[in-house]
Amino acid sequence: MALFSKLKDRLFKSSSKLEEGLDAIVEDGGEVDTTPEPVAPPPPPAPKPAPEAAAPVPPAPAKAPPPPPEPAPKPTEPAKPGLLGRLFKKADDTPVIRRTLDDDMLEQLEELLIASDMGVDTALRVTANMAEGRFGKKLSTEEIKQLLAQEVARVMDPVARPMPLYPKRPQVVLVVGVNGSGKTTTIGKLASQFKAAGKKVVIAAGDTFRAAAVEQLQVWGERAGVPVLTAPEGSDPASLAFDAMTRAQADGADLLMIDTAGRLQNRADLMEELAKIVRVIRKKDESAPHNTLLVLDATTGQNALRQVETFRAISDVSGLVMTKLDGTAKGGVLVALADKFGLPIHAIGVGEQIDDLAPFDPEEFAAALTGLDA
Ligand SMILES: Nc1nc2c(ncn2[C@@H]2O[C@H](COP(=O)(O)OP(=O)(O)OP(=O)(O)O)[C@@H](O)[C@H]2O)c(=O)[nH]1
Ligand SMILES: [Mg+2]
Repeated sequence: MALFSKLKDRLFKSSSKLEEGLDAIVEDGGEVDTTPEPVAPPPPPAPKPAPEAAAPVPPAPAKAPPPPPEPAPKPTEPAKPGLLGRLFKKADDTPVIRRTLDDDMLEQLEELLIASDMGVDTALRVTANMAEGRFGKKLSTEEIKQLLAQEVARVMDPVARPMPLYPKRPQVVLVVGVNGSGKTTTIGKLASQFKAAGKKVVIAAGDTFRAAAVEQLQVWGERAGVPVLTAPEGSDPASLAFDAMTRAQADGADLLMIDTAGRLQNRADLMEELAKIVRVIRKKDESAPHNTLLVLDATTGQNALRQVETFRAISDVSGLVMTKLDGTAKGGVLVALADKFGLPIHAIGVGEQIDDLAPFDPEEFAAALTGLDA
């Protein structure tokens, strides 16, 4: 499956932002290099069938609106190397601009990475590594992208780990995160994947504050083909968790996924609620929960770092799921998270549909983030 092109396509906002910045940095103070490009490999001889780069086209409305007037032909301007331009760029007639890697350029790189939500410490470390042994050398945008992608992948490699599965039955997965981060959606997607992998899954709708939350989870349960245990609105989530645990044990379920509320009045409330859920499930299995997944919304940028700190203080976070990486320009925050906390990133959300949850692949991510062509 062309997941890479899908991911890259969807991460386009991040990559275009970084890419434009890199282009600007190299152009600023760089000069046209007439020697042949040593780094970029020649284009492959037989072009592959077009990658699935095109976004799915929405179905045409039943009543087609009148066609927009033909756009007036623009005066021919020098073609800007946009996405298509880059895809079809001919290596031979595109002048390559190179810039000498010096303090000025490093500073600009640092600023760019900080602006892409990588955070100051991580940005400094990444640029320092990029510069090591290359100071005074002339670099093209493509080379810088490759270096950057390499450094990003190096930071991300150790955290790219799928959610571990244990022989324990049921394996209890507690899902936490702030309001709207994507907990319920992620549970639906994960349940569907585990079910497809032959696991018997039970979901507990531990967010009992809103009736709508329970209904939403029931819809996901139906889509995934997984039972959802619910309790009346306003009832105690911990007692629901206990019942769900009893049922999951009786059914011989492999996995019990517990959804939780994200919007309690204050941190003490949230802490108490999570602690109570943990207490009661431990009455049934003292090693539970076996995973505590923190779901983070990538579009919140640097805020995600604070959320990790908060949730680590009140629960035993064992891994992260990053949602909404589609269409955000803040993907850089994942690098900061990996660098700062080292918590495993189990999966990334790249859309609202059931199969829009992908394993986290550091190389793909780094290429998509930097706009490096595959
Ligand atoms: N584009 C996109 N949207 C997502 C993704 N994951 C979740 N969403 C959307 O984000 C919104 C919130 O998701 P929920 O799953 O309801 O979030 P939650 O954490 O359960 O929210 P609360 O129950 O209110 O705490 C929904 O509209 C989802 O469709 C993703 O990966 N990409
Ligand atoms: Mg929810």
